[in-house]
Amino acid sequence: MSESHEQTPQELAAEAARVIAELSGIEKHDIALTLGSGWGKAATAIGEIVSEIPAEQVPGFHAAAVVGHGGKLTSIRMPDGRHALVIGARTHFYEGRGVRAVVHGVRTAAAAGATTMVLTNGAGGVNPNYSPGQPVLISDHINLTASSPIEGANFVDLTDLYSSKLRDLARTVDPTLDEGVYVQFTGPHYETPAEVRYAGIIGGDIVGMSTALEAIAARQAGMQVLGFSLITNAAAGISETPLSHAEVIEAGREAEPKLASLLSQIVPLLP
Ligand code: 8IG
Repeated sequence: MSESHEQTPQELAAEAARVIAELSGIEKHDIALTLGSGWGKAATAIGEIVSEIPAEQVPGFHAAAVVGHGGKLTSIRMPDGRHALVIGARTHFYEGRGVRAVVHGVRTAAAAGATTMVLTNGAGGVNPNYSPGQPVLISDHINLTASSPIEGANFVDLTDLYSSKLRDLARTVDPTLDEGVYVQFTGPHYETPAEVRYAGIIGGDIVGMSTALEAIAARQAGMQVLGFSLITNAAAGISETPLSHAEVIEAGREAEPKLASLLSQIVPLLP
């Protein structure tokens, strides 16, 4: 007699990882990356593309919601023979599919064998020292989504969530890399100027709509996390001009070659 059984998020991730292994022919991926606005070009700079899998073919993934946000999973052979999995199908909290969907890519990466998770995004700068087009290491986060990807009484430690060792490694490639605290808002609206001031007062440097929940899930899955924000715009009220999505996309496009070069030098150093 079989009992009815709800599939856990980890079981769904394991199923997705099996499909990725089958379709790519790569049994184990060592490193995983989620590439946000501006970071997409990095995929081809890291190594040779082995396989591109449309997200819809992998259990638990959905087609991309935002134009310019990938929609495929890419398996890449690195020069040293290891494999990287690029999750080009990020689900955002504001899509309303729930937190499980938001972190499914990270859990799938862990199930595929990845021990290091590189999370990147395009974001707004709160810290007045930042300029549009600048990549910033994420040193820590403040999660303002009022939610968690962890289910049940599972008290996961988040000390050094954005590994200081991996940040040091990144700075061996570019010693000028600044770092800051990422504040995840739910979006999809940008912040009000008052919310941006608040983010700064509570210790934030960067505002965005992703990454924090994913980083928590990565830590739960036992992965090391390296986080990067591309500052695409000064956050609302930091500069006089209103924010526009077109401007954000344009800043991302302009920074792409620089970011691809940066990641292509850092990723081979990652454990
Ligand atoms: I790109 O200014 C990008 N994403 N929350 N605020 C928030 N998310 C962003 C911003 C911003 N710019």
